[in-house]
Amino acid sequence: MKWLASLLLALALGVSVVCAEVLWDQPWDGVSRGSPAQDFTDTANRIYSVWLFDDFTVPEPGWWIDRVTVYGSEQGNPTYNLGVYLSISPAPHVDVIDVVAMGTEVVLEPGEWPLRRRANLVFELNGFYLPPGTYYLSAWVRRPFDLNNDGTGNDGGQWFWLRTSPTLGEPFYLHNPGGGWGFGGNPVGGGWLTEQDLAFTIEGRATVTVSGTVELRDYEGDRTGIPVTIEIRNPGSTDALETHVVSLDEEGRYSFQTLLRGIYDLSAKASHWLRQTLTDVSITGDTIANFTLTNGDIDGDNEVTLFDFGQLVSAFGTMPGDNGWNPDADLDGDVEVTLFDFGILVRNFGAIGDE
Ligand SMILES: [Ca+2]
Ligand SMILES: [Ca+2]
Ligand SMILES: [Ca+2]
Ligand SMILES: [Ca+2]
Repeated sequence: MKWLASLLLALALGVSVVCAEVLWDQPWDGVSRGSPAQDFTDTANRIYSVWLFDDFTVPEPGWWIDRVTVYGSEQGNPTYNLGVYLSISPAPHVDVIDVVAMGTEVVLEPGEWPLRRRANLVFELNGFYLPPGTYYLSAWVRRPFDLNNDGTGNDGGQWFWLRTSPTLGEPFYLHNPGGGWGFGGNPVGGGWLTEQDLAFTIEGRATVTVSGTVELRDYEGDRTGIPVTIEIRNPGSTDALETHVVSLDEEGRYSFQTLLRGIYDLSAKASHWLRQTLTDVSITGDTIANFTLTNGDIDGDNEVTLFDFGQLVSAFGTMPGDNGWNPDADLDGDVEVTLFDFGILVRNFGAIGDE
């Protein structure tokens, strides 16, 4: 029942329990044997240290990455690993390398040197946020190839990064700063001199779409020009975790993307309408939330009172360009402050918006 205790603890802490989705997938092609991706620590083989990089693209508004699996094969002994590294960086070479996680090597097949056994590198990132953009992913092991310096790799050996097909985005890059492979110090595009890609999978959480309608009551003007501010809040709180200023289409529909998952309050406010807060909205996937906003709050204090009446009186009879014109007093949106606007205010007089 340990899992139940963890689940209850997660719920008590307000952590949303979400199954990881596959955000990016370049599976092993089932054929390729891969290229070494290793930081060789023994002096004789340091010049062969080699880093491979492959590109991927994060769409708006970003990802929460939970796990990266890098598919490879092993020819040696991973117990000599001094580290298993993952880097996600803006450029495909070691000069800008940015280590984001240490991982583990998981050997999937039996056997010993010189057999090559499938062995993946697995990195648990547990919700690492990556903003939108194009990145270069690199993974490698750090260990000696020839620990006892007898000319064989049967002690340390090497790890190889398997390939995928077809190529997604750019083919992979190779960087061999020591020049041992004959490619010099600069990153080499096109894989191991061929147009290929590397095998890896990124899991985590992408965004969900929150959408619906905002009914702006007692309004006949152009809704598409009216910004509506929608806040996502922790239940019962008035502090915004995220604020989305949305525009409506002809039918009053809106939508936005969020990275948040869980139970939240959603709160909408537009210029001369009262705020409406929908409580305890479950955002676990694409979510619909519809608002109906009450008209009449000319001064924007979220109540329809004598102050709004006063502003309407000051603007009464005006049109754009007139002295005293106040667009927020034109409650019905007919571009004039008239008795119709007065009628709306009277009908909603005393109304108070949600917090
Ligand atoms: Ca050896
Ligand atoms: Ca690629
Ligand atoms: Ca008011
Ligand atoms: Ca009007």
